[in-house]
Amino acid sequence: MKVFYDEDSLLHNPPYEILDGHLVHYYESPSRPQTIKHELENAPSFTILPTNKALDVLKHARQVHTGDYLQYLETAYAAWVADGGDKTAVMPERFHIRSCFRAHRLQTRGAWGAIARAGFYCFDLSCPITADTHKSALASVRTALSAAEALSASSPPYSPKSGIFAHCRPPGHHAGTALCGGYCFLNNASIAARFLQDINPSTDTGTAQKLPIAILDIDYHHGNGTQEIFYEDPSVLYVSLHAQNDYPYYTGSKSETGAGAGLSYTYNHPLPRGTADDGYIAELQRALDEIRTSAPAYVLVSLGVDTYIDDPISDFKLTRAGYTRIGQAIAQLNRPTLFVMEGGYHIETIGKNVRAVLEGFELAT
Ligand code: OKP
Ligand code: ZN
Repeated sequence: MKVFYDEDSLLHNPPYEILDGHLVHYYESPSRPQTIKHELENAPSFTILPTNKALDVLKHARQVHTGDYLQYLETAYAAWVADGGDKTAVMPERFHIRSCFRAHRLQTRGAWGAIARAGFYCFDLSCPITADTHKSALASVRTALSAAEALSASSPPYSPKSGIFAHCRPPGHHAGTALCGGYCFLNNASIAARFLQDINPSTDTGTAQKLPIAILDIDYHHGNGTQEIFYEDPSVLYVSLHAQNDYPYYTGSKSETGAGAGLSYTYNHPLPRGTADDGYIAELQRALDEIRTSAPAYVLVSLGVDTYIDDPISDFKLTRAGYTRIGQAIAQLNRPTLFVMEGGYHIETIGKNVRAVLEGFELAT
């Protein structure tokens, strides 16, 4: 399997975050991608490829995020330091609490300083913006786009099973139209979905209709950002399995099913704490049935392995064997599939667990 990876992903390295009220070392650390890369390098079935530097990453990011949010991410650190902020990182102090939904519809006041902006474009305390954050966030998008480009070149829409891994870091599924949070700055999977639609205009009906894409989110946490981005869009089906009543807390209930033209194009599968392999895979089969019914041209998998039994910030009980079965089950969709890396914080096993999913998929018959 082809794996796309960009070394700039390692640059973002905030020293701390606030987790459960404690100042702790940053869980979403560069050792995560280093470990995954090391594991896949030493496995004969993977080829690690550099990203395509010729891609216009910002142009594609603009299909998902607002111009003012993208400009904020680019300028936030310098503006913060110029304002006398701590040189470690931009850290919000107070949140614009109505910004959790469609922040871009609200008016930004021109007079807002760096600290006010920090709380307007962010929803939690896990996203310090360092001098290198913007560079890594763009590298992560470039990784998703490079992988999407390779997938579409080798497998046209609706082709049978083939898979590529976008080894993205930082992750993306919590990032909304104009919000960072949950270690996420830019929504890599969403930007890749739009990219696949843009390079493959649907010819089915002869109209300018968008190609149908499904995003299956199997990270432990609900992908509130991805859900928000496509909530009213019937061309991108969003299906998520995640822990009920855990972070990010306010989204991911079964009753959220989309709105407007996007009604019934969002499906949430909240699962109880302690969910193990069998319970998880039974629910995954229901999620896969929803995806099958929608007959997508491409499947994107937001892949988190923080569902693992030993994950330090999560509460599911999946095992290595469970990850192989998950990969096998996804393969049964029989579609070109882009795996996009999201969470997973047990450093010792993260590489092996990612490998198990991908090999489960690749070797499935
Ligand atoms: C990102 B991804 C829980 C605090 C959680 C942020 C977690 C972000 C997870 N008490 N802090 O979905 O893996
Ligand atoms: Zn997660």
